[in-house]
Amino acid sequence: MNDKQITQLELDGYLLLKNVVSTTELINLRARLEKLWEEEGQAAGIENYIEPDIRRLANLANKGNIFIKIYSHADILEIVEFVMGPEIRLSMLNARDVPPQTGAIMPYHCDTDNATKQDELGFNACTAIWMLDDFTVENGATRLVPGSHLFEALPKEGLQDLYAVHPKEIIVEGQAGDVLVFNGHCWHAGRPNNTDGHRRAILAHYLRADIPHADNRRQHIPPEIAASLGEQEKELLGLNDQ
Ligand SMILES: O=C(O)CCC(=O)C(=O)O
Repeated sequence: MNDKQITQLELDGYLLLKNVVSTTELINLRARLEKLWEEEGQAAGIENYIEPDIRRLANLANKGNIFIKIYSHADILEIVEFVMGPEIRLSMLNARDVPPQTGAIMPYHCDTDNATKQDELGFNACTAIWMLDDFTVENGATRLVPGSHLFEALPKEGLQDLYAVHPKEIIVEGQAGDVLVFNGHCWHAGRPNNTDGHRRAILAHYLRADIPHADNRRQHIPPEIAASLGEQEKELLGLNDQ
């Protein structure tokens, strides 16, 4: 990260990294996700949760080595570690598609239910949204309140209407291959897709290692997959934890 990025991350709580994924990788990632959606059918996403009208997939770390470079990408981990310190774990690795002409406005939320402020180790949570299609105002690009990671309150504590437009909100538009990384304490939410195309993304959620992870907020890695992973991936997935 350069100085400008560090300042933006500290003050606004988010960064948009451009062109992280090549065209070929995008084609391969989308194809893998579509195959999984076809195979998993109605059960897709069940390991974490089902979201009405939205196509989700969960536990992607178990579903192909193609996803390793998503959750262990050096540029993204640098940002995640800046936010939370060096001891980080991947909690969820999900796909989320807002299908054409569907989806509802999501309530504002943070990606942590724990303390809403920084302690001596750092913040609790950090999220990377990998855009697999262009993100536009019309197709449901994520909304986010810059600086809200410093509000020291969850949206449900600070807002009367979690669905309303926040006066300071921005809608983060980007191109397929860009990655939005934000402090998990930032107030954010998904939006509806009013176009005829898909709005697909992979959401990588990281939590600090000492923050308790609910059972549906961790990857359940079977031994045969664990055996194929490098040390960094094992650590990120908490496989070396007691
Ligand atoms: O897909 C998005 O734009 C945001 C999704 C989100 O915030 C969530 O799934 O918790």
